[in-house]
Amino acid sequence: MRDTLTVILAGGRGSRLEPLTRDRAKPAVPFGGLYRIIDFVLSNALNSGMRRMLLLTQYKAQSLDRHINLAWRNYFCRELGEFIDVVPPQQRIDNNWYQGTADAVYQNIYAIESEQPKDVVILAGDHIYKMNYKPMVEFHRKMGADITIGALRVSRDEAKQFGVMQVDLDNRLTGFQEKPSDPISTPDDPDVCLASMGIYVFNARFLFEQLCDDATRTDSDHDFGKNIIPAAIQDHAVYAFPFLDENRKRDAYWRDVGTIDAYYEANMDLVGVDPLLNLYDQHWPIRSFQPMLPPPKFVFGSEGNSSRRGEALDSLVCQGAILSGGSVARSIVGPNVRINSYAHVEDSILFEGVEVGRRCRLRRVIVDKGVRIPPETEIGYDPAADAARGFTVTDSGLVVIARGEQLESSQTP
Ligand code: ADQ
Ligand code: ADP
Repeated sequence: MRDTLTVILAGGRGSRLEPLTRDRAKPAVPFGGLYRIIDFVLSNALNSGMRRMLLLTQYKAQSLDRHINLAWRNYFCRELGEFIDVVPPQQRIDNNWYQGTADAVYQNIYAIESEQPKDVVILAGDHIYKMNYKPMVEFHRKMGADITIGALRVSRDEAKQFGVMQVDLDNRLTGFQEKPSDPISTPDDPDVCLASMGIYVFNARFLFEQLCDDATRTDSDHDFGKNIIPAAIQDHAVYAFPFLDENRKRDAYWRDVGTIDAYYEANMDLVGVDPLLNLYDQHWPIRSFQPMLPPPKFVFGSEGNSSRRGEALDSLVCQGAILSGGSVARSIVGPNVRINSYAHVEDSILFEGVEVGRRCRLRRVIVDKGVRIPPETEIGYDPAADAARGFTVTDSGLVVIARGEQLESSQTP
């Protein structure tokens, strides 16, 4: 892996994750209490032995940049030629902001070329999964491929939001459509399509040629999925690498957390007895910034002669949280959260520093950083009322309370 350079695309706007992306880039959105979305791809890369990384940012990158400095810099030793560099848009070419993903890489082509990698691994900064990229790079080299694309089987309906591939028996691409309205299914199952994970291994020389050629085209969106891949399959060796579980039998866990509902469901995949995504796997540690905070604390809360346990079940509770006489079920409780007496929180995600007042009831709510919920507030029980209060409510009835939201006690029903 020493011959590879890793480029992580971390510039996506994440508009469908509003209001969580109002002040931060999508890869910087907190996930699983302690983590940011980007921590998954960075942990994968680090665990796969990749030690030279460029992180291309674009939109509201300050929070992301700070997180990389706090959590990730120390893993890389410059003296050994290792680095993680956060690269803002270069605006070198015609003063343009990045256009598509290929343009984002093209604008940094000198930084990439100067490292003289054999292969360039291009990853997306906003997917939740655990993957060793080494077998994919080995497959790429064994096949003598120009491009290798990470691939997963998805339902035909889901496939509309992805790049969809057709392959021959050797997994060589014979067709590719970016986000087709009528996706072509696999030969063995009419309800299943082979989707691109948006991650690529490129032969470095081939990448440079393609990007330089694409940059001169006026009819291109300068995007890997829309332009580079469909053009390359005509006369070049483009392969799909199936992302399978450890036993290489089933498709592995992978989530594109592009919408509030998908983001919520992926968080919920962490809680419960037998989680779909295991954070406790010592062979594949997911790293993040560990704040110096006291351990989570659970205490009785009392009122008059009665008292109530502070407790959490089927939940993740982060450092610095205090559950004082309030109960939590099937939820993610971020660092420094306070849950006060007789409050009940279920199926919810509370970001860092959220305070839940006495006797509040929260169900299926995502609460952004530092929001204080006044005592006796009910959220998540009446979608129309929640929307009328100005909260974001998804079609499935999830409520999102944005950062900086000032909830008045009078807002309670
Ligand atoms: P999308 O995810 O829709 O499809 P896109 O929005 O271009 O593609 O984002 C790809 C990645 O690049 C994301 O991580 C995004 O944050 C980042 N990104 C986007 N523009 C960027 C820019 N200018 N600078 C830096 N980073 C940027 C792609 C493929 C599909 C594939 C899906 C899988 O095109 O074929 O199926 O990913 O999710
Ligand atoms: P995160 O919540 O992801 O940790 P930060 O606290 O670092 O993010 O904030 C990200 C950026 O957004 C910072 O530049 C911060 O000043 C800005 N910011 C945060 N909250 C607001 C707000 N309510 N209005 C305007 N800017 C904000």
